[in-house]
Amino acid sequence: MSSEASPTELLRELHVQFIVGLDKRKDEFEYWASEHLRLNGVYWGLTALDLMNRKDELAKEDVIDFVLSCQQDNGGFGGMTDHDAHLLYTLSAIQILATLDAIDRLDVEKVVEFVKSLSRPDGSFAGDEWGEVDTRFTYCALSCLSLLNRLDAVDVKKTVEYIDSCRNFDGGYGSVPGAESHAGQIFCCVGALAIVNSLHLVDADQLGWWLAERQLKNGGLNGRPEKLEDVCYSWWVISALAILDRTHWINKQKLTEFILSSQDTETGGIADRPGDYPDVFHTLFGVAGLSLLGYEGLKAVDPRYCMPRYVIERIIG
Ligand code: GRG
Ligand code: ZN
Repeated sequence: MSSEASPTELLRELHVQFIVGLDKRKDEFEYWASEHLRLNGVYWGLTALDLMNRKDELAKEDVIDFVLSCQQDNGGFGGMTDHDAHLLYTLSAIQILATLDAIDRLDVEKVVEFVKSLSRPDGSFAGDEWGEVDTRFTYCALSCLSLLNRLDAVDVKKTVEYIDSCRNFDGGYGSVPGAESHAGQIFCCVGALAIVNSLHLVDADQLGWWLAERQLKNGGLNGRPEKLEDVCYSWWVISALAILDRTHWINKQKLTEFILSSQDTETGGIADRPGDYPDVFHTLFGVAGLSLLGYEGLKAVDPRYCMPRYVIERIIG
């Protein structure tokens, strides 16, 4: 946490050091406490570095070896070596390998079998063998298969119908049918529909209005009405607005200032809001949000995949 005046520029060098330093803090309690998040953490850190043009700060071969060590016998990936497989970590694994141009190191068929095994007759997806269903997992499944060029492995039509059944009266989407609209789930549903070319099912004006309403007086965005602003919604909300071609419906300058003021000027990294402690999750979504807002000197990010656009162009065209 920093007490200095609010920064008005992106503190790139400090953020690079913050992300690279995460791997060196193995003796700190927080590191061990978040052990189960590690594959996600590598995706967040690597993507933030790449958007800032500093991907090479991480040792590529070490990262690839770590990712491959997380693959389980059922084809899915755990958060760490020896942890149970889950779609959340499986997507991070594919995203990391795609960004490092190392998909060819993967047994693709095994991953596809894992994703397929989690699809259900109503078009929904469970996250793992224990069966929790959520539109986050639908997004993970479609993003994974799309990055592996294997969308043919599942019933995309049924999946799209399921996503549509999660659409609410306000134009937003929830975690399951009937669940409240939430910006995180909206990213998942709109992103998934965009990946399979089904955006005609979104009421872009109504949802665009709901998303634009998320901006508060301080420029930050919340994830649903009456909630606090948080830097990660700079991603969940803006990415959906970008997919719907409506980022001009919010005040971009004020949101840029809010993200920049959430940087830690001492340790580097970006926090959920000004004055809080930074973490790699909010650092990625702050940097990715700035990229979508057109902040100078950042690589372009693809709003559907939360990955650098050049990687998606290389893989999907
Ligand atoms: C590839 C970027 C990417 C994501 C993979 C896991 C996933 C797919 C998406 C998660 C979407 C999601 C649900 C994001 C919300 C995260 C968040 C800030 C949850 C907090 O929710 P509440 O209800 O907080 O605790 P509020 O802000 O409503 O008070
Ligand atoms: Zn957050």
